[in-house]
Amino acid sequence: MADETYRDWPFFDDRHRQLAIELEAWAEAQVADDDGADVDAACRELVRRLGAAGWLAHAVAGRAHGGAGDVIDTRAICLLREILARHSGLADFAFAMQGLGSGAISLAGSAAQQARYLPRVARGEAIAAFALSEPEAGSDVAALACKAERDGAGHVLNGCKTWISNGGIADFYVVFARSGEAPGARGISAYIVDAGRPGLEIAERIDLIAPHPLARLEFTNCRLPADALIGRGGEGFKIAMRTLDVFRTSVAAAALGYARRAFDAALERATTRPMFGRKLADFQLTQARLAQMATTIDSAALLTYRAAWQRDRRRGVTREAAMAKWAATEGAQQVIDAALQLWGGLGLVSGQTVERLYREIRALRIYEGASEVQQIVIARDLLAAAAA
Ligand code: COS
Repeated sequence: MADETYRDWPFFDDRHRQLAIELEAWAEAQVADDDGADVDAACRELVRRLGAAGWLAHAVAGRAHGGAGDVIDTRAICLLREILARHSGLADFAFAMQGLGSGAISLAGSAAQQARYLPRVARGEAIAAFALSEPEAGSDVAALACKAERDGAGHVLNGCKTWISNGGIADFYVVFARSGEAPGARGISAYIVDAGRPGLEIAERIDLIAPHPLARLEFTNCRLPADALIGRGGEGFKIAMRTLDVFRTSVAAAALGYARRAFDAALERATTRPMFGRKLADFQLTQARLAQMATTIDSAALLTYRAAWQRDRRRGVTREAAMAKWAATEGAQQVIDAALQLWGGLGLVSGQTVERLYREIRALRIYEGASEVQQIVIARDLLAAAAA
Protein backbone atom coordinates (compact mmCIF):
# COMPACT_ATOMS: atom_id res chain seq x y z
CA MET A 1 0.00 0.00 0.00
CA ALA A 2 1.54 3.28 -1.11
CA ASP A 3 2.22 5.97 1.49
CA GLU A 4 -0.73 8.38 1.50
CA THR A 5 0.25 10.45 4.53
CA TYR A 6 1.41 13.27 2.27
CA ARG A 7 -2.21 14.09 1.60
CA ASP A 8 -2.40 15.51 5.14
CA TRP A 9 0.13 18.18 4.16
CA PRO A 10 -1.14 21.75 4.33
CA PHE A 11 -0.74 22.20 0.57
CA PHE A 12 -4.10 20.48 0.06
CA ASP A 13 -7.71 21.44 0.70
CA ASP A 14 -10.22 18.82 1.77
CA ARG A 15 -11.64 18.65 -1.76
CA HIS A 16 -8.23 17.46 -2.95
CA ARG A 17 -8.15 14.77 -0.29
CA GLN A 18 -11.64 13.64 -1.30
CA LEU A 19 -10.65 13.62 -4.96
CA ALA A 20 -7.66 11.41 -4.15
CA ILE A 21 -9.81 8.91 -2.23
CA GLU A 22 -12.37 8.67 -5.04
CA LEU A 23 -9.77 8.41 -7.79
CA GLU A 24 -7.84 5.77 -5.87
CA ALA A 25 -10.97 3.59 -5.70
CA TRP A 26 -11.76 4.18 -9.38
CA ALA A 27 -8.22 3.44 -10.55
CA GLU A 28 -8.05 0.30 -8.43
CA ALA A 29 -11.17 -1.03 -10.16
CA GLN A 30 -10.74 0.41 -13.67
CA VAL A 31 -7.05 0.73 -14.53
CA ALA A 32 -4.47 -1.96 -15.12
CA ASP A 33 -1.05 -2.07 -16.77
CA ASP A 34 -1.38 -2.07 -20.54
CA ASP A 35 0.01 -5.07 -22.44
CA GLY A 36 1.35 -2.82 -25.22
CA ALA A 37 -0.40 -4.79 -27.98
CA ASP A 38 -2.31 -1.80 -29.38
CA VAL A 39 -1.45 1.44 -27.62
CA ASP A 40 -3.66 3.53 -29.91
CA ALA A 41 -6.78 1.56 -29.06
CA ALA A 42 -5.81 1.38 -25.37
CA CYS A 43 -5.22 5.13 -25.25
CA ARG A 44 -8.52 5.97 -26.96
CA GLU A 45 -10.34 3.70 -24.55
CA LEU A 46 -8.60 5.26 -21.53
CA VAL A 47 -9.52 8.77 -22.70
CA ARG A 48 -13.13 7.66 -23.14
CA ARG A 49 -13.28 6.10 -19.66
CA LEU A 50 -11.46 8.98 -17.96
CA GLY A 51 -13.93 11.35 -19.61
CA ALA A 52 -17.02 9.30 -18.77
CA ALA A 53 -15.94 9.07 -15.12
CA GLY A 54 -15.47 12.86 -14.94
CA TRP A 55 -11.72 12.90 -14.32
CA LEU A 56 -10.91 14.80 -17.51
CA ALA A 57 -12.98 17.73 -16.24
CA HIS A 58 -9.88 18.55 -14.19
CA ALA A 59 -7.73 18.79 -17.33
CA VAL A 60 -9.57 21.86 -18.68
CA ALA A 61 -10.56 25.22 -17.23
CA GLY A 62 -14.03 26.77 -17.20
CA ARG A 63 -17.18 25.27 -15.70
CA ALA A 64 -19.13 26.56 -18.70
CA HIS A 65 -16.97 24.32 -20.89
CA GLY A 66 -17.15 21.17 -18.81
CA GLY A 67 -14.22 22.00 -16.55
CA ALA A 68 -14.24 21.06 -12.86
CA GLY A 69 -13.49 24.70 -12.01
CA ASP A 70 -13.09 28.07 -13.67
CA VAL A 71 -9.32 27.95 -13.48
CA ILE A 72 -6.92 25.03 -13.68
CA ASP A 73 -6.46 23.42 -10.27
CA THR A 74 -2.80 22.40 -10.38
CA ARG A 75 -2.98 20.37 -7.18
CA ALA A 76 -5.89 18.34 -8.54
CA ILE A 77 -4.02 17.70 -11.78
CA CYS A 78 -0.94 16.61 -9.85
CA LEU A 79 -2.89 14.26 -7.59
CA LEU A 80 -4.61 12.77 -10.62
CA ARG A 81 -1.33 12.21 -12.42
CA GLU A 82 0.41 10.79 -9.38
CA ILE A 83 -2.35 8.29 -8.66
CA LEU A 84 -2.93 7.33 -12.30
CA ALA A 85 0.82 6.89 -12.92
CA ARG A 86 1.03 4.59 -9.90
CA HIS A 87 -1.61 2.36 -11.50
CA SER A 88 -0.69 2.65 -15.19
CA GLY A 89 1.73 4.74 -17.22
CA LEU A 90 -0.66 4.81 -20.16
CA ALA A 91 -3.59 6.01 -18.02
CA ASP A 92 -1.45 8.88 -16.79
CA PHE A 93 -0.39 9.63 -20.35
CA ALA A 94 -4.00 9.66 -21.58
CA PHE A 95 -5.02 12.10 -18.85
CA ALA A 96 -1.96 14.34 -19.13
CA MET A 97 -2.10 14.78 -22.88
CA GLN A 98 -5.73 15.91 -22.75
CA GLY A 99 -4.58 18.68 -20.43
CA LEU A 100 -1.33 19.58 -22.21
CA GLY A 101 -2.97 19.44 -25.64
CA SER A 102 -5.84 21.72 -24.65
CA GLY A 103 -3.88 23.83 -22.12
CA ALA A 104 -3.23 26.69 -24.55
CA ILE A 105 -6.98 26.88 -25.28
CA SER A 106 -7.83 26.87 -21.56
CA LEU A 107 -5.24 29.56 -20.82
CA ALA A 108 -5.43 31.80 -23.89
CA GLY A 109 -8.18 30.62 -26.24
CA SER A 110 -11.14 32.77 -27.30
CA ALA A 111 -14.58 32.04 -25.85
CA ALA A 112 -15.55 30.44 -29.17
CA GLN A 113 -12.44 28.21 -29.21
CA GLN A 114 -13.05 27.20 -25.61
CA ALA A 115 -16.70 26.38 -26.33
CA ARG A 116 -15.79 24.39 -29.41
CA TYR A 117 -12.97 22.24 -28.01
CA LEU A 118 -12.92 22.10 -24.21
CA PRO A 119 -16.27 20.34 -23.55
CA ARG A 120 -15.31 17.51 -25.90
CA VAL A 121 -11.86 17.22 -24.30
CA ALA A 122 -13.45 17.12 -20.84
CA ARG A 123 -15.90 14.39 -21.86
CA GLY A 124 -13.18 12.31 -23.52
CA GLU A 125 -14.82 12.72 -26.92
CA ALA A 126 -11.94 14.60 -28.55
CA ILE A 127 -8.28 13.72 -28.15
CA ALA A 128 -5.86 16.66 -27.86
CA ALA A 129 -2.17 17.04 -28.77
CA PHE A 130 0.53 19.67 -28.15
CA ALA A 131 2.80 20.15 -31.16
CA LEU A 132 5.83 22.22 -30.17
CA SER A 133 9.04 20.23 -30.76
CA GLU A 134 10.85 19.99 -34.07
CA PRO A 135 13.87 17.95 -35.13
CA GLU A 136 16.13 20.95 -34.46
CA ALA A 137 14.06 22.75 -31.84
CA GLY A 138 13.36 20.72 -28.71
CA SER A 139 15.14 22.41 -25.81
CA ASP A 140 15.58 25.64 -27.79
CA VAL A 141 11.93 26.33 -28.56
CA ALA A 142 12.64 29.82 -29.90
CA ALA A 143 14.57 28.18 -32.76
CA LEU A 144 11.49 26.49 -34.18
CA ALA A 145 11.14 26.77 -37.96
CA CYS A 146 7.67 25.45 -38.87
CA LYS A 147 6.28 28.43 -40.75
CA ALA A 148 2.88 30.14 -40.57
CA GLU A 149 2.05 32.73 -43.23
CA ARG A 150 -1.02 34.89 -43.65
CA ASP A 151 -3.32 33.63 -46.38
CA GLY A 152 -6.08 36.16 -46.86
CA ALA A 153 -7.90 36.14 -43.55
CA GLY A 154 -6.47 32.72 -42.70
CA HIS A 155 -3.08 31.10 -42.26
CA VAL A 156 -1.02 28.48 -44.04
CA LEU A 157 1.41 26.11 -42.30
CA ASN A 158 4.52 24.51 -43.75
CA GLY A 159 7.08 22.47 -41.84
CA CYS A 160 7.57 19.60 -39.43
CA LYS A 161 6.76 18.74 -35.82
CA THR A 162 8.14 15.69 -34.05
CA TRP A 163 7.84 13.72 -30.78
CA ILE A 164 4.15 14.61 -30.82
CA SER A 165 2.28 12.61 -28.21
CA ASN A 166 -1.12 11.45 -29.46
CA GLY A 167 0.19 12.01 -33.00
CA GLY A 168 -2.02 9.91 -35.24
CA ILE A 169 -4.92 9.52 -32.79
CA ALA A 170 -5.54 13.17 -31.86
CA ASP A 171 -8.68 14.95 -33.06
CA PHE A 172 -6.86 18.28 -32.96
CA TYR A 173 -3.33 19.62 -32.50
CA VAL A 174 -2.22 22.89 -30.92
CA VAL A 175 0.66 23.78 -33.22
CA PHE A 176 3.32 26.42 -32.52
CA ALA A 177 4.78 27.99 -35.67
CA ARG A 178 6.96 30.89 -36.71
CA SER A 179 4.64 33.68 -37.77
CA GLY A 180 7.40 36.28 -38.09
CA GLU A 181 6.18 39.27 -36.04
CA ALA A 182 9.74 39.47 -34.63
CA PRO A 183 12.85 37.29 -34.55
CA GLY A 184 13.15 34.47 -32.00
CA ALA A 185 10.64 33.90 -29.22
CA ARG A 186 8.52 36.97 -30.09
CA GLY A 187 7.73 35.71 -33.60
CA ILE A 188 5.87 32.50 -32.73
CA SER A 189 2.10 31.92 -32.71
CA ALA A 190 -0.18 29.08 -31.62
CA TYR A 191 -2.83 27.55 -33.91
CA ILE A 192 -5.50 24.89 -33.59
CA VAL A 193 -5.29 22.33 -36.39
CA ASP A 194 -8.07 19.76 -36.69
CA ALA A 195 -6.98 16.24 -37.63
CA GLY A 196 -7.82 15.45 -41.21
CA ARG A 197 -7.21 18.98 -42.43
CA PRO A 198 -5.66 18.80 -45.93
CA GLY A 199 -1.91 19.39 -45.78
CA LEU A 200 -1.47 17.71 -42.38
CA GLU A 201 0.19 14.32 -42.70
CA ILE A 202 1.17 11.82 -40.01
CA ALA A 203 4.56 11.25 -41.62
CA GLU A 204 6.00 8.69 -39.20
CA ARG A 205 4.95 6.77 -36.11
CA ILE A 206 7.73 6.53 -33.50
CA ASP A 207 8.16 3.53 -31.17
CA LEU A 208 9.58 4.22 -27.72
CA ILE A 209 10.99 2.02 -24.94
CA ALA A 210 7.69 2.55 -23.10
CA PRO A 211 5.17 2.60 -25.97
CA HIS A 212 2.57 5.30 -26.35
CA PRO A 213 1.09 7.00 -29.42
CA LEU A 214 3.83 9.25 -30.84
CA ALA A 215 4.40 10.66 -34.30
CA ARG A 216 6.14 13.10 -36.59
CA LEU A 217 3.80 15.49 -38.38
CA GLU A 218 4.40 17.20 -41.73
CA PHE A 219 2.53 20.32 -42.83
CA THR A 220 2.44 21.09 -46.56
CA ASN A 221 0.42 24.17 -47.50
CA CYS A 222 -1.97 23.33 -44.68
CA ARG A 223 -4.62 26.07 -44.79
CA LEU A 224 -6.24 27.19 -41.56
CA PRO A 225 -9.18 29.53 -40.98
CA ALA A 226 -8.61 32.91 -39.31
CA ASP A 227 -10.06 31.63 -36.03
CA ALA A 228 -7.41 28.90 -35.72
CA LEU A 229 -5.05 31.43 -34.11
CA ILE A 230 -4.90 31.23 -30.29
CA GLY A 231 -4.44 34.61 -28.62
CA ARG A 232 -2.62 37.22 -30.69
CA GLY A 233 0.09 36.72 -33.28
CA GLY A 234 3.54 36.56 -31.67
CA GLU A 235 2.22 35.33 -28.29
CA GLY A 236 2.81 31.63 -28.98
CA PHE A 237 6.09 31.26 -27.08
CA LYS A 238 4.63 32.73 -23.90
CA ILE A 239 1.48 30.63 -24.27
CA ALA A 240 3.68 27.52 -24.58
CA MET A 241 5.71 28.50 -21.50
CA ARG A 242 2.57 29.21 -19.44
CA THR A 243 1.16 25.83 -20.46
CA LEU A 244 4.44 24.15 -19.50
CA ASP A 245 4.44 25.93 -16.12
CA VAL A 246 1.31 23.91 -15.29
CA PHE A 247 2.22 20.65 -16.89
CA ARG A 248 5.89 20.49 -15.87
CA THR A 249 4.73 20.34 -12.26
CA SER A 250 2.40 17.52 -13.20
CA VAL A 251 5.25 15.59 -14.85
CA ALA A 252 6.91 15.72 -11.44
CA ALA A 253 3.73 14.26 -9.95
CA ALA A 254 3.67 11.42 -12.47
CA ALA A 255 7.31 10.64 -11.63
CA LEU A 256 6.26 10.49 -7.97
CA GLY A 257 3.58 7.95 -8.83
CA TYR A 258 6.14 5.73 -10.54
CA ALA A 259 8.58 6.13 -7.64
CA ARG A 260 5.97 5.22 -5.04
CA ARG A 261 5.03 2.10 -6.95
CA ALA A 262 8.70 1.11 -7.23
CA PHE A 263 9.18 1.71 -3.51
CA ASP A 264 6.25 -0.57 -2.68
CA ALA A 265 7.71 -3.25 -4.92
CA ALA A 266 11.09 -2.82 -3.21
CA LEU A 267 9.54 -3.13 0.25
CA GLU A 268 7.65 -6.25 -0.77
CA ARG A 269 10.83 -7.81 -2.11
CA ALA A 270 13.03 -6.78 0.81
CA THR A 271 10.65 -8.13 3.45
CA THR A 272 9.98 -11.48 1.78
CA ARG A 273 13.17 -12.49 -0.03
CA PRO A 274 15.26 -14.98 2.01
CA MET A 275 19.01 -14.41 1.87
CA PHE A 276 21.92 -15.87 3.87
CA GLY A 277 19.41 -17.33 6.33
CA ARG A 278 17.71 -13.99 6.91
CA LYS A 279 15.48 -11.62 4.93
CA LEU A 280 16.89 -9.04 2.53
CA ALA A 281 15.47 -6.25 4.70
CA ASP A 282 17.53 -7.44 7.69
CA PHE A 283 20.74 -6.20 6.08
CA GLN A 284 21.88 -2.66 6.78
CA LEU A 285 22.80 -2.20 3.12
CA THR A 286 19.16 -2.81 2.22
CA GLN A 287 17.94 -0.54 5.01
CA ALA A 288 20.21 2.27 3.82
CA ARG A 289 18.84 1.89 0.32
CA LEU A 290 15.21 1.95 1.53
CA ALA A 291 15.92 5.04 3.64
CA GLN A 292 17.46 6.78 0.65
CA MET A 293 14.50 5.89 -1.56
CA ALA A 294 11.88 7.08 0.94
CA THR A 295 13.72 10.35 1.53
CA THR A 296 14.08 10.99 -2.19
CA ILE A 297 10.35 10.42 -2.65
CA ASP A 298 9.35 12.79 0.16
CA SER A 299 11.76 15.49 -1.05
CA ALA A 300 10.28 15.26 -4.54
CA ALA A 301 6.73 15.29 -3.20
CA LEU A 302 7.41 18.42 -1.13
CA LEU A 303 8.81 20.26 -4.16
CA THR A 304 5.99 19.06 -6.41
CA TYR A 305 3.10 20.03 -4.18
CA ARG A 306 4.82 23.27 -3.17
CA ALA A 307 4.92 24.25 -6.85
CA ALA A 308 1.30 23.17 -7.41
CA TRP A 309 0.07 25.02 -4.31
CA GLN A 310 2.01 28.14 -5.26
CA ARG A 311 0.55 28.19 -8.77
CA ASP A 312 -2.95 27.75 -7.37
CA ARG A 313 -2.31 30.87 -5.25
CA ARG A 314 -1.68 32.77 -8.52
CA ARG A 315 2.01 33.20 -7.83
CA GLY A 316 4.79 32.95 -10.40
CA VAL A 317 5.90 29.37 -10.45
CA THR A 318 8.46 29.00 -13.24
CA ARG A 319 11.40 28.34 -10.90
CA GLU A 320 9.43 26.11 -8.53
CA ALA A 321 7.93 24.03 -11.36
CA ALA A 322 11.39 23.53 -12.85
CA MET A 323 12.80 22.47 -9.46
CA ALA A 324 9.94 20.01 -8.99
CA LYS A 325 10.29 18.47 -12.44
CA TRP A 326 14.04 18.16 -12.23
CA ALA A 327 14.16 16.72 -8.71
CA ALA A 328 11.18 14.39 -9.06
CA THR A 329 12.09 12.85 -12.40
CA GLU A 330 15.77 12.36 -11.56
CA GLY A 331 14.84 11.11 -8.09
CA ALA A 332 12.28 8.66 -9.45
CA GLN A 333 14.87 7.25 -11.84
CA GLN A 334 17.17 6.58 -8.85
CA VAL A 335 14.36 5.05 -6.78
CA ILE A 336 13.29 2.76 -9.61
CA ASP A 337 16.87 1.71 -10.31
CA ALA A 338 17.34 0.88 -6.62
CA ALA A 339 14.09 -1.12 -6.61
CA LEU A 340 15.20 -3.07 -9.65
CA GLN A 341 18.54 -3.80 -7.95
CA LEU A 342 16.68 -5.24 -4.95
CA TRP A 343 14.67 -7.46 -7.28
CA GLY A 344 17.92 -8.73 -8.84
CA GLY A 345 17.62 -10.81 -12.00
CA LEU A 346 13.84 -11.03 -11.63
CA GLY A 347 13.66 -7.26 -12.02
CA LEU A 348 14.97 -7.56 -15.55
CA VAL A 349 12.21 -9.89 -16.73
CA SER A 350 9.85 -8.30 -19.27
CA GLY A 351 6.53 -7.36 -17.73
CA GLN A 352 7.78 -7.26 -14.12
CA THR A 353 6.60 -4.11 -12.36
CA VAL A 354 10.10 -2.73 -11.81
CA GLU A 355 11.16 -3.55 -15.38
CA ARG A 356 8.14 -1.71 -16.70
CA LEU A 357 8.78 1.29 -14.43
CA TYR A 358 12.44 1.34 -15.47
CA ARG A 359 11.33 1.88 -19.07
CA GLU A 360 8.44 4.23 -18.22
CA ILE A 361 10.43 6.75 -16.19
CA ARG A 362 13.17 7.46 -18.70
CA ALA A 363 11.20 9.77 -21.00
CA LEU A 364 10.13 12.02 -18.12
CA ARG A 365 13.69 13.30 -17.69
CA ILE A 366 13.54 14.50 -21.30
CA TYR A 367 10.07 15.62 -22.33
CA GLU A 368 8.50 18.98 -21.43
CA GLY A 369 11.97 20.37 -20.83
CA ALA A 370 14.96 18.09 -20.22
CA SER A 371 16.65 18.15 -16.80
CA GLU A 372 19.32 20.42 -18.25
CA VAL A 373 16.66 22.93 -19.39
CA GLN A 374 15.14 22.91 -15.90
CA GLN A 375 18.54 23.78 -14.43
CA ILE A 376 18.88 26.67 -16.88
CA VAL A 377 15.40 27.92 -15.96
CA ILE A 378 16.15 27.73 -12.21
CA ALA A 379 19.52 29.45 -12.49
CA ARG A 380 18.21 32.25 -14.72
CA ASP A 381 15.40 32.94 -12.30
CA LEU A 382 17.76 33.00 -9.32
CA LEU A 383 20.19 35.32 -11.07
CA ALA A 384 17.42 37.65 -12.25
CA ALA A 385 16.07 37.84 -8.70
CA ALA A 386 19.56 38.56 -7.36
CA ALA A 387 20.08 41.32 -9.92
CA ALA A 388 16.69 42.95 -9.23
N1 COS B 1 5.74 32.28 -18.64
C1 COS B 1 5.48 33.42 -19.35
N2 COS B 1 6.42 34.02 -20.14
C2 COS B 1 7.65 33.44 -20.19
C3 COS B 1 7.97 32.27 -19.47
C4 COS B 1 6.95 31.70 -18.66
N3 COS B 1 7.18 30.59 -17.94
N4 COS B 1 9.25 31.93 -19.74
C5 COS B 1 9.74 32.86 -20.58
N5 COS B 1 8.75 33.75 -20.86
C6 COS B 1 8.87 34.95 -21.71
C7 COS B 1 10.07 35.79 -21.30
O1 COS B 1 9.74 36.69 -20.25
C8 COS B 1 10.41 36.52 -22.59
O2 COS B 1 9.50 37.59 -22.74
P1 COS B 1 9.95 38.99 -23.43
O3 COS B 1 10.28 38.64 -24.86
O4 COS B 1 8.73 39.84 -23.31
O5 COS B 1 11.13 39.47 -22.66
C9 COS B 1 10.10 35.49 -23.66
O6 COS B 1 9.14 34.57 -23.06
C10 COS B 1 11.31 34.73 -24.11
O7 COS B 1 11.89 34.11 -22.97
P2 COS B 1 13.44 33.68 -22.91
O8 COS B 1 14.29 34.83 -23.34
O9 COS B 1 13.70 33.09 -21.57
O10 COS B 1 13.51 32.59 -24.08
P3 COS B 1 14.60 31.52 -24.39
O11 COS B 1 14.57 31.24 -25.83
O12 COS B 1 15.92 31.94 -23.83
O13 COS B 1 14.00 30.27 -23.58
C11 COS B 1 14.11 28.11 -22.46
C12 COS B 1 14.82 29.31 -23.13
C13 COS B 1 15.19 27.07 -22.32
C14 COS B 1 13.59 28.51 -21.09
C15 COS B 1 12.91 27.62 -23.28
O14 COS B 1 13.27 27.48 -24.64
C16 COS B 1 12.40 26.27 -22.80
O15 COS B 1 11.66 26.17 -21.83
N6 COS B 1 12.81 25.18 -23.48
C17 COS B 1 12.33 23.83 -23.23
C18 COS B 1 11.07 23.64 -23.95
C19 COS B 1 10.45 22.34 -23.75
O16 COS B 1 9.93 22.08 -22.69
N7 COS B 1 10.47 21.51 -24.80
C20 COS B 1 9.79 20.28 -24.81
C21 COS B 1 8.62 20.39 -25.73
S1 COS B 1 7.13 19.86 -25.06
S2 COS B 1 7.29 17.94 -24.91
